[in-house]
Amino acid sequence: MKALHTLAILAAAGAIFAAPYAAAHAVLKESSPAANSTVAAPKEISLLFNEKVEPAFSSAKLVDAVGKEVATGKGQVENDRLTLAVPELAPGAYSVQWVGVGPDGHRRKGQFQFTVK
Ligand SMILES: [Cu+2]
Repeated sequence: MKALHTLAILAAAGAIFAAPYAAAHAVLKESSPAANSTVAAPKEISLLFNEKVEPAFSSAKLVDAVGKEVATGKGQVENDRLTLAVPELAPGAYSVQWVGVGPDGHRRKGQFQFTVK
Protein backbone atom coordinates (compact mmCIF):
# COMPACT_ATOMS: atom_id res chain seq x y z
CA MET A 1 0.00 0.00 0.00
CA LYS A 2 3.08 2.23 0.22
CA ALA A 3 2.99 2.88 -3.55
CA LEU A 4 -0.67 3.91 -3.52
CA HIS A 5 -0.03 6.23 -0.61
CA THR A 6 2.80 7.92 -2.54
CA LEU A 7 0.56 8.31 -5.58
CA ALA A 8 -2.12 10.00 -3.49
CA ILE A 9 0.42 12.47 -2.12
CA LEU A 10 1.72 13.22 -5.63
CA ALA A 11 -1.84 13.82 -6.89
CA ALA A 12 -2.54 16.21 -4.02
CA ALA A 13 0.71 18.09 -4.64
CA GLY A 14 -0.15 18.32 -8.32
CA ALA A 15 -3.49 19.94 -7.55
CA ILE A 16 -1.82 22.47 -5.28
CA PHE A 17 0.78 23.45 -7.88
CA ALA A 18 -1.67 23.47 -10.79
CA ALA A 19 -3.90 26.15 -9.26
CA PRO A 20 -1.38 29.03 -8.99
CA TYR A 21 0.05 28.10 -12.38
CA ALA A 22 -3.34 28.53 -14.04
CA ALA A 23 -3.86 31.82 -12.21
CA ALA A 24 -0.48 33.14 -13.34
CA HIS A 25 -1.67 34.27 -16.74
CA ALA A 26 -2.93 37.70 -17.59
CA VAL A 27 -6.68 37.68 -18.06
CA LEU A 28 -9.06 40.57 -18.24
CA LYS A 29 -10.88 41.10 -14.96
CA GLU A 30 -13.01 44.04 -15.95
CA SER A 31 -13.17 46.87 -18.43
CA SER A 32 -14.66 50.26 -19.02
CA PRO A 33 -16.79 50.29 -21.10
CA ALA A 34 -17.87 46.87 -19.85
CA ALA A 35 -18.09 43.99 -22.32
CA ASN A 36 -21.35 43.99 -24.30
CA SER A 37 -22.48 47.29 -22.80
CA THR A 38 -24.08 50.22 -24.59
CA VAL A 39 -22.61 53.53 -23.47
CA ALA A 40 -22.23 57.21 -24.33
CA ALA A 41 -19.01 57.80 -26.30
CA PRO A 42 -16.15 57.07 -23.87
CA LYS A 43 -13.02 59.27 -23.70
CA GLU A 44 -10.86 56.30 -22.94
CA ILE A 45 -10.96 52.55 -22.68
CA SER A 46 -9.67 51.05 -19.48
CA LEU A 47 -8.73 47.39 -19.04
CA LEU A 48 -8.07 45.85 -15.65
CA PHE A 49 -6.11 42.61 -15.63
CA ASN A 50 -5.83 40.01 -12.88
CA GLU A 51 -2.13 40.74 -12.52
CA LYS A 52 0.54 43.24 -13.43
CA VAL A 53 1.18 43.32 -17.17
CA GLU A 54 4.36 44.21 -19.01
CA PRO A 55 4.13 47.69 -20.59
CA ALA A 56 6.49 46.77 -23.44
CA PHE A 57 4.43 43.82 -24.65
CA SER A 58 0.86 44.51 -23.60
CA SER A 59 -1.44 46.49 -25.85
CA ALA A 60 -4.98 47.07 -26.99
CA LYS A 61 -6.57 48.25 -30.17
CA LEU A 62 -10.02 49.43 -31.07
CA VAL A 63 -11.79 48.21 -34.19
CA ASP A 64 -15.07 49.54 -35.58
CA ALA A 65 -18.09 47.60 -36.88
CA VAL A 66 -16.56 47.10 -40.35
CA GLY A 67 -13.25 45.89 -38.93
CA LYS A 68 -11.35 49.14 -39.44
CA GLU A 69 -8.86 50.01 -36.72
CA VAL A 70 -9.65 53.29 -34.95
CA ALA A 71 -6.67 55.64 -34.54
CA THR A 72 -6.11 55.81 -30.79
CA GLY A 73 -3.32 56.89 -28.52
CA LYS A 74 -0.81 54.26 -27.49
CA GLY A 75 -2.04 52.14 -24.61
CA GLN A 76 -0.62 53.28 -21.27
CA VAL A 77 0.13 50.51 -18.81
CA GLU A 78 0.33 51.05 -15.09
CA ASN A 79 0.62 47.88 -13.02
CA ASP A 80 -2.49 45.83 -13.80
CA ARG A 81 -4.29 48.55 -15.78
CA LEU A 82 -4.07 49.46 -19.46
CA THR A 83 -5.66 52.71 -20.60
CA LEU A 84 -6.29 53.61 -24.21
CA ALA A 85 -7.23 57.21 -25.08
CA VAL A 86 -9.76 57.26 -27.91
CA PRO A 87 -10.98 59.98 -30.29
CA GLU A 88 -14.64 61.00 -30.39
CA LEU A 89 -16.42 57.79 -31.34
CA ALA A 90 -19.44 57.82 -33.64
CA PRO A 91 -22.44 55.71 -32.60
CA GLY A 92 -22.00 52.06 -33.51
CA ALA A 93 -20.45 48.79 -32.46
CA TYR A 94 -16.79 48.51 -31.51
CA SER A 95 -14.48 45.73 -30.58
CA VAL A 96 -11.49 45.96 -28.23
CA GLN A 97 -8.69 43.51 -28.97
CA TRP A 98 -6.14 43.17 -26.21
CA VAL A 99 -2.84 41.45 -25.58
CA GLY A 100 -1.67 41.01 -22.01
CA VAL A 101 1.75 39.70 -21.06
CA GLY A 102 2.23 38.79 -17.42
CA PRO A 103 5.45 38.91 -15.38
CA ASP A 104 6.22 35.31 -16.41
CA GLY A 105 6.25 36.33 -20.08
CA HIS A 106 3.13 34.38 -21.02
CA ARG A 107 1.05 36.12 -23.63
CA ARG A 108 -2.74 36.08 -23.54
CA LYS A 109 -5.12 37.82 -25.86
CA GLY A 110 -8.82 38.38 -26.06
CA GLN A 111 -11.47 40.73 -27.24
CA PHE A 112 -14.84 42.13 -26.29
CA GLN A 113 -17.49 44.34 -27.84
CA PHE A 114 -19.31 47.45 -26.75
CA THR A 115 -21.72 49.82 -28.46
CA VAL A 116 -21.69 53.60 -28.53
CA LYS A 117 -25.23 54.98 -28.51
CU1 LIG B 1 1.89 32.37 -17.13
